[in-house]
Amino acid sequence: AKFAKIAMFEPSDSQECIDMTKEAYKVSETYGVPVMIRMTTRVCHSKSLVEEQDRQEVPPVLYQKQREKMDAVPAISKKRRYVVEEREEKLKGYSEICPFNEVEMHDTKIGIIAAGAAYMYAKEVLGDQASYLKLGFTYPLPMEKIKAFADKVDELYVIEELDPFMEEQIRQAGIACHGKDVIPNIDELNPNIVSASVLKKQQHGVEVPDSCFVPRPPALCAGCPHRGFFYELGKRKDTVMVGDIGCYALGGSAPLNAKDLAVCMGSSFSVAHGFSHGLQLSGQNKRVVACMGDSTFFHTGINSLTDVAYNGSNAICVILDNRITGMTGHQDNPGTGYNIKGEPATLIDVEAVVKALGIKHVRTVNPLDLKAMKETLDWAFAIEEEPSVIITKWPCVLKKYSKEDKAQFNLDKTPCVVDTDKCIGCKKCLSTGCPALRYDSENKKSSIAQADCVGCTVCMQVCPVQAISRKGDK
Ligand SMILES: Cc1ncc(C[n+]2csc(CCOP(=O)(O)OP(=O)(O)O)c2C)c(N)n1
Repeated sequence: AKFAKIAMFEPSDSQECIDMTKEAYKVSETYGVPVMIRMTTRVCHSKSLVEEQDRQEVPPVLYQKQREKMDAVPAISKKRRYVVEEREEKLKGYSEICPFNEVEMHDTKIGIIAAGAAYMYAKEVLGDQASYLKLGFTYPLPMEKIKAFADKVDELYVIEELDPFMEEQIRQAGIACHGKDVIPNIDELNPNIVSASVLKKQQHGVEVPDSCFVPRPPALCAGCPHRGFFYELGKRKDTVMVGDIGCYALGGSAPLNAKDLAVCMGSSFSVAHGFSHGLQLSGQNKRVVACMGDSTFFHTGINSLTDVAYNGSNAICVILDNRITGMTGHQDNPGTGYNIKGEPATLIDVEAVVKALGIKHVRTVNPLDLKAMKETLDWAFAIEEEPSVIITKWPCVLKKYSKEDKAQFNLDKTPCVVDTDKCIGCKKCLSTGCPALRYDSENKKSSIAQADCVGCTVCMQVCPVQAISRKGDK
């Protein structure tokens, strides 16, 4: 917000998320400014009661051409700088009277300035032992209000997570305060850390013995179509595997171990492109495989693949097409044939897009068919001079299937079972990392949780003694 010179709100609970969003629209319209609502993990992951409010209908604003404001060419941008500076001064004035920047006076030995979740922690630890300036509008800061508050307390603490964003500005205004001299700049805060930093004493919550916890790292779902791809890829050595942002981020963990690195959404193909060249130039004989989901491909992966096709490398680019945007909650995307409201829409064909970019070697495969998956990887590894694309195509196991999915894929979800007489306890099935599998270390036998299994058959295909079958099959 500071860098872009725009306004910023920081809610600390669900009610404030609503109230500040409403206010943000008003601020945006009044001052002609984009407004950032800064959400942090703890606020996003918490739930609190909210008061329902009536929807306020606002008449549409009629469009008027305003080239002197909207056309970002240098001659106009230069003049806009004056407007932005004037606007910031006005926003400083608003910050002083903003109802979300509230003073709460109690004992004045300690004064706390905080926003968002950090305010909640301070309040929980210090209660009435401190006075507070709770900031909800945090850029620009209400410096007059801060000065007046600082004058009323003996010692001022600015409590904020990670970087000293408010603290630096407050110090710059000549106001003495504690901040990162006592509060760590690593990790999220919590009441214990605030207590140790401000009161110099440990808080003790409820003691829970370690034995109550079973470490359960996040895993791909039982039946996730990404599993077949990672299972086969993880077996290859001398390979650099570039991941991306989606459910397949989980392909890096044990036992699949099929990822070296990931950067940001849509980057994997261009990262792989650079990597391939770097490895080749430095004489390292490794192939680079990159993967991303269908939604990520449409988001920014097309640009990434353009880079690979145009600039030329032998990266193996894999599009994990599970027919939906899995990780963030099953939003449709341009490849599903439905728009975000679930209405029928133009289906953009991934394979056609890949070919249109100039990629000559393209294959589509069912990733849950391990033999076909392995053969497809062999095919791509054999193409040594040019880029290739593999599209793994099978719907996400949690997807509400469309009629096209039902017509296109055999979606039999009959679970698999282990024949314990045949099971030799080799644990090969466990190497798929499927959470539906159990292992009884006393009897040295695997079993499959029937409520979890959806019959993807990956474990069945890896079992060396055919001890696993679909329920009802011989
Ligand atoms: C730039 C950016 N925008 C949005 C997100 C949030 N996000 C994380 S995963 C994801 C969806 C990934 O979907 P897809 O690539 O289809 O993979 P899937 O989870 O279905 O396997 C999104 C939108 C992000 N991490 N980065």
